[in-house]
Amino acid sequence: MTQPGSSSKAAGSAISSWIEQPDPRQLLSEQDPEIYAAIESERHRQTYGIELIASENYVFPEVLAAAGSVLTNKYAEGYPGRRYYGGCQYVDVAEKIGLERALELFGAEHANVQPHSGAQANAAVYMALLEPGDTVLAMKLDHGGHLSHGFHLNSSGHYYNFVHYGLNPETEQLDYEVMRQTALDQRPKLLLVGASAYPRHFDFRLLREIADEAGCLLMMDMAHVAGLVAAKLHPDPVPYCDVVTTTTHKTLRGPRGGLILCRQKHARSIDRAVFPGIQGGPLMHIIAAKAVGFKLAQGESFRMYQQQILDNAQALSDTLQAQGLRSVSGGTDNHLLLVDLNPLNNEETTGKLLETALDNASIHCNKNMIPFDKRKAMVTSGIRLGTPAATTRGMQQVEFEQIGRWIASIAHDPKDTALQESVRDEVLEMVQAFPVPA
Ligand code: DSN
Repeated sequence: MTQPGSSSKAAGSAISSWIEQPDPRQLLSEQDPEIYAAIESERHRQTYGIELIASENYVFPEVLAAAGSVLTNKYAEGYPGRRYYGGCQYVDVAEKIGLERALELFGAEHANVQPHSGAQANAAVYMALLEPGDTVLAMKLDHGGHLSHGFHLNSSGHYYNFVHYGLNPETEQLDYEVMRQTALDQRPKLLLVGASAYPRHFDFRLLREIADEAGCLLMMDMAHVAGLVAAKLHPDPVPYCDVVTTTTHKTLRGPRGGLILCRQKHARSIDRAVFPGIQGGPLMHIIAAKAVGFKLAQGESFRMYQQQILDNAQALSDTLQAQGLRSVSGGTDNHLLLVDLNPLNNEETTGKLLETALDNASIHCNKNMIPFDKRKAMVTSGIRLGTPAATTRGMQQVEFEQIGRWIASIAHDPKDTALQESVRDEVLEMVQAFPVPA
C-alpha cells in the first residue's frame, strides 16, 4: 500500500481518494440500512430515556473514537515486544501505555489489559491460580454475586468447586464472622469478593485477615465500583488482594472490556492464562480505548463526577424510601441501590412488571432478586437502580429526586398505562437539558 508522505504521484492520488471517502456512517446507512437503523434506534433510546441500569454508562467520546479506530484491523497475539505477528509496533505503543496507566491509576504491581470482558478476566484468574476441582468461596448469586462467581451453568461452576456465603438476614450486609467460619470449615484455595448488586462497602482489611487465617488467596471483582476506587471514594482492594479484576465500562466509563491487576508473583501465570490460556488475539482497538479511559479517569473532574454519582444514589434512595419503597440494607454506600418492592402492599408489583412499566415511561432499569427473595430470577421482588449513566449526562440530586418520585408513582400502580405515558412526556422534557456526550 502507498505510504502517506511519499512524493510519488500515485501516492498523492491514493491519499486524496482516501481523504475523499464518504463518511463511514453515511456508507453504513447506504450499504446496510437495517443495521444502521438498529444503531440509530438505540442511539435514540439512549438519548431520550433515563438510563438507570447500574452496570451501564456512556463512554467518554474519546474512548468511542479509539474503540472505532483502525486498530480493530490488527492481529497481535502475544504481549508488547513478544508478538506472533509483524507490524505490531504501533499497537505495542497503545498496549504499553494502557498497562502503565492502569498501574498508575490503581497502584498495582502488574496489569493485564487484554481480557475481552470481566467474565473472561475472572476465568483467566481461575485458570492461573486454581486446579479444576479446587474450592472457591464467593458470594451467592441471589444475594448479589455474579454469574462468573460459580453459577452452575457458568464455566466457573463447571470446573471449580464453588461454595457460597450470603448476607446477614437482619442487616442484609456481609456477615464477616459467618464468612470467617465458612472459610475455616471449607478451606478454600481462593476467597472471592465483589458483586453485581451489593450497595455496601467491603472491609478489605478484615477480608485479608480471614483469607490469611484460612490460608487462601484473596480476589476482588471490583467491576461495579472501579470508577469509585479510581477516584478514591471506595475502599481500595489493591493493597489487600492477591488479584483484582474489573470491567472497564461501568463506573469507569471506558470501553466494554476487562482488566486484571495482580501482585508481581502472579504476573506470569495470569498473563499465560489470558493468552494463550483462554484468549487468542487481543482486541487492540479496545485496548487503546481502555488506555484513553484510564487517562481520563485521573484527575479532579473524574473525582467530582464519581462524588456526584454517590450523591445522586443517596438522593434517589432517600426519595424512594420517603415514597414507601425500601432500599435493601437501608441505603447505599456506592452507585447502586436495590429496591425492595414488598412494602408496597401491592402483591402485583414484581420486579418484572415494574421493569416493563418503567421502560414504557422511558426509565430503564433491571429487575433484580433481593436477598432472601421468594420470587424467581425472572420475576423478582426488586429492581436494581444505578446512577452512573444519568450522572454522566450532568443530572444531579434535584433530577434524581424527581426520578425517584416518578419511579415510586409507577411502582404504586404499575398497570396505569396513562401514568406511564405522562411520565414519559416529562422524562422527554427533562432529558433534553442533559445531552448525551458524543
Ligand atoms: N451483568 C452485569 C451487571 O449488570 O451487573 C455484570 O457483569
